[in-house]
Amino acid sequence: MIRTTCAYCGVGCGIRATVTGERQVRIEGDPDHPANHGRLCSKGTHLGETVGLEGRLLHPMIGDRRASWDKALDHVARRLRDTIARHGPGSVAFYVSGQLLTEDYYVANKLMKGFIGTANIDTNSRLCMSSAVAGQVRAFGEDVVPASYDDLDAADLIVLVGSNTAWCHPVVYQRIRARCEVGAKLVVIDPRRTETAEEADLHLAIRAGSDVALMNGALAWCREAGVLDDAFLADHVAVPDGFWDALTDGHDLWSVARTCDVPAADLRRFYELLAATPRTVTMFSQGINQSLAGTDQVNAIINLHLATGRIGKPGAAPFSITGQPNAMGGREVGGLATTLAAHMDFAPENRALVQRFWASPTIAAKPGLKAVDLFRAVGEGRIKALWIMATNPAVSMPDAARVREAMAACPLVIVSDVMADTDTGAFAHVRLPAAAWGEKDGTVTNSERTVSRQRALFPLPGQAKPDWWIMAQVAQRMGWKSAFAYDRPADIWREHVRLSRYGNDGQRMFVLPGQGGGGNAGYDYLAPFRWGGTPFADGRFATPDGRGRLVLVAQKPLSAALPKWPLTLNTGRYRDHWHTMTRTGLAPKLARHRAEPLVELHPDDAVRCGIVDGGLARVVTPQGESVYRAAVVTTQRAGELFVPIHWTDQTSSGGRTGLLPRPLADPLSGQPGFKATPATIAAVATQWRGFALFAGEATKRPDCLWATRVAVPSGSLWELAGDGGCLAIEAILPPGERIEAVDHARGTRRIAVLADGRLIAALFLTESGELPARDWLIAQLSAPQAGATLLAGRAPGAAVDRGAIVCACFDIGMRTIVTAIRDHRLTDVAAIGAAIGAGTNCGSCRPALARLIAEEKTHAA
Ligand SMILES: Nc1nc2c(c(=O)[nH]1)N[C@H]1C(S)=C(S)[C@@H](COP(=O)(O)OP(=O)(O)OC[C@H]3O[C@@H](n4cnc5c(=O)[nH]c(N)nc54)[C@H](O)[C@@H]3O)O[C@H]1N2
Ligand SMILES: Nc1nc2c(c(=O)[nH]1)N[C@H]1C(S)=C(S)[C@@H](COP(=O)(O)OP(=O)(O)OC[C@H]3O[C@@H](n4cnc5c(=O)[nH]c(N)nc54)[C@H](O)[C@@H]3O)O[C@H]1N2
Ligand code: SF4
Ligand SMILES: [Mo]
Repeated sequence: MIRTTCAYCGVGCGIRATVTGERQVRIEGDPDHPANHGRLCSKGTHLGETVGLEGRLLHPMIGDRRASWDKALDHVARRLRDTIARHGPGSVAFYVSGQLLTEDYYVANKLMKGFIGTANIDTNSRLCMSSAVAGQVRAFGEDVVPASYDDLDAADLIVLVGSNTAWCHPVVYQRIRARCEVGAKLVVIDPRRTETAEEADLHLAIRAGSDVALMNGALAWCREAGVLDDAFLADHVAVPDGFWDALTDGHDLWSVARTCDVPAADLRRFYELLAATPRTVTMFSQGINQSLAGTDQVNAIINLHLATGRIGKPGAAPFSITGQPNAMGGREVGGLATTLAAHMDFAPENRALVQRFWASPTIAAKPGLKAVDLFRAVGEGRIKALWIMATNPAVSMPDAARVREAMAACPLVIVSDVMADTDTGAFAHVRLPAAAWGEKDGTVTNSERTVSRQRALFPLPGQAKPDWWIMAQVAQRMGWKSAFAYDRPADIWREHVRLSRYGNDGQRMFVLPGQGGGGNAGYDYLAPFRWGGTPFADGRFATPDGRGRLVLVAQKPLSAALPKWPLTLNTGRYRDHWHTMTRTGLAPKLARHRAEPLVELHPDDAVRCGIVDGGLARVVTPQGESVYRAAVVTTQRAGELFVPIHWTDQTSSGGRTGLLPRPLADPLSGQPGFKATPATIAAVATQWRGFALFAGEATKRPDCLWATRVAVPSGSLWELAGDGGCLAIEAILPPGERIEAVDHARGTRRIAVLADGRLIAALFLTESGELPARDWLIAQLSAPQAGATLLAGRAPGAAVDRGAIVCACFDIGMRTIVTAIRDHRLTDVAAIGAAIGAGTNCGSCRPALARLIAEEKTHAA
């Protein structure tokens, strides 16, 4: 058994992994890990399904040709050196990721800022939590998250702002639920009624972008109610001139309710609860950060906590919860273009200190280009060499079409990735095979500052190498031999620990404890630990005068809908998919919670725009357009659309969300405003729809209006739709023995392809009729002999249609659950568990089960 950390989100759950065969592993939650105490969500539970070598990049590639490491590394080093010699250091950039390990990140940062000599290294964390960083630096003087998960256990009120915690941080969410079971209250602030919101004591479905008004109003209310902590304010907080005057203006209950477009009674309930509850944790993520006013929104939240003294005490804190597994580690090494290293900025004394520590020939003089500006500079030809590691900007950057054009025009694009075919990899001149989760060793820091080890479970496959090794080799070949002579991650870790302490007489709170000392064995056995203790418990902040700072922030005017763009487009995540799906896309158990990219919209908008539930719809913004399957739902506010971020060229013809957002960012943090893009929507007419099933992968990619793929056991499933005739689509079927049935009256056509009596492919098409549920046919892919009734699409007799998968652990669909609720008169989540098992393992589906019960109750009433 090997102790390691989950590959996915910033909760940072500990895992006990037992290797059971070649590239096979059994995954369990680590009961001793402080982040999860043994729990895992659906994604962590099914990590074992993603460790196969399918789709991996296993050799360095220069163009389309395999190259040896020696050749590839020399090539990269020479091209980078030449570019620098000809165009200066500023012509080179790295774009890295919160999914690198701390050791990888440290090497990238050191190479760029100390040796190449610019700060043109930015990271996908810019898209993720840079507003939280900027807000915390403004308020606290340093980017320190002043909370831990223990605070959730001690809180009496938990406010989730712009966070779909039930889906995106499920294990933290279960901890929140557990606390609510014993009396804490949960308030969710989100324009959408998410599964997180469904279970809350109060949900405020505020108008997108109105969070500053809401939080300022809350602070004004608390002041009126006399619950400000005057002593704390006097001793420990700097209040800018005019702060309170500005706050009294226009922040009465009615004005705020109007701005936020929520019932004043609900707003009053929230404010009363807030005023009455000293132990409040306000947890926030992308609904706050990913906004053109993200930093102000962060400070509006922190203001409330500082002024009420709800910080540095158990159960009271503002809590920026991070997305990626090592977003925090990246901040600690200083891997953003706007920090230098180890929580230091570019002040002359810091530059001198870091340069001395690294013994480097140079040191970056000023902050580098932030992600959006960085890709703009690539497009304008100012950056001539770009090295992308562990991120997929062709999908995830705003205005992705322009990002793609920029990469296509860049003279040198190097991509380090674990997968062979990604949308970004298609633009690479050099592709370098990185070691994946389960093969690499290092550390990550989670949302609550707990540092944990990730440990290798398998030997490195093919020619894959860890990212730190790849960069250190390139650095050595660029001429910096001794500074990058690392033999193992432990060498880098010790240097990182030393830098955190170097010249630090308490100016920087980021200090790693002596763990750097224990030698290689100490590193091997490093147990999870949290740095920073309970920040600000003594009321001292990391500012020059030691005071925290209130920041005067005003609600930006919310622009009226534009005639051409009457809707606002919101974007975000699904429970069982991770970002661009390079990993979760491999796991059949995760694929069918949401098998297609949906655009969710309110019934009023659907009627107005002629959209039908289940039909296709084109979402258009000034930047681009993409097609989605429409879901008409009452969980959306009228006027607002929601689409997921996960689909790529590899998996779908539509759902390409990155094409849609504007390349605009918060002026302070540089974080793009992904959550609110002016948009419009129109129905897309189709003449036929269908699905195709393949043992393994499709030999040819379906070419039609709508084609999206998911992994299923032993194969892949494509959902299809098209205009014009559907005959051409048959060309995707492989050769083999065909059986076929046509029903001209209904316009249906069903084809199965067999080889040696086994089903190898199937195509079901219809113009107007019904299609069978996919489950039974999928099961036939792994049956030893295909049945005679294949074309019925279901087992003789029984019609089993489970519906969308709700419980990923036991593969239980919505229809099965609803039937059980009705037949056995189940009234709570536990009863469903007892009857059919759903929700009894990882628990990620428990909010969905609760909703199904509620819906059945309304249905019955
Ligand atoms: N399943 C899953 N989990 C993940 C990830 C994943 O890809 N899949 N990714 C991880 C990463 S990197 C991240 S950053 C996190 C993100 O975790 P979250 O931030 O929880 O996820 P999102 O879905 O991006 O957005 C959260 C919510 O913000 C709401 N929102 C939009 N606009 C506003 C607004 O103006 N005000 C308020 N108050 N709310 C608004 C959206 O409706 C949405 O429900 O998730 C992490 N966990
Ligand atoms: N519209 C919209 N866009 C968004 C967001 C949104 O809410 N809305 N959210 C933003 C946020 S918060 C985030 S975090 C980003 C995420 O967006 P990305 O970072 O682009 O998404 P990933 O799919 O996680 O990309 C990680 C890549 O690294 C590879 N990889 C995995 N492990 C390793 C490794 O160890 N080494 C190397 N070298 N490669 C590895 C994977 O195969 C994959 O190709 O998307 C952002 N974009
Ligand atoms: S909550 Fe789920 S995805 Fe996040 S670290 Fe834990 S097991 Fe992994
Ligand atoms: Mo993120």
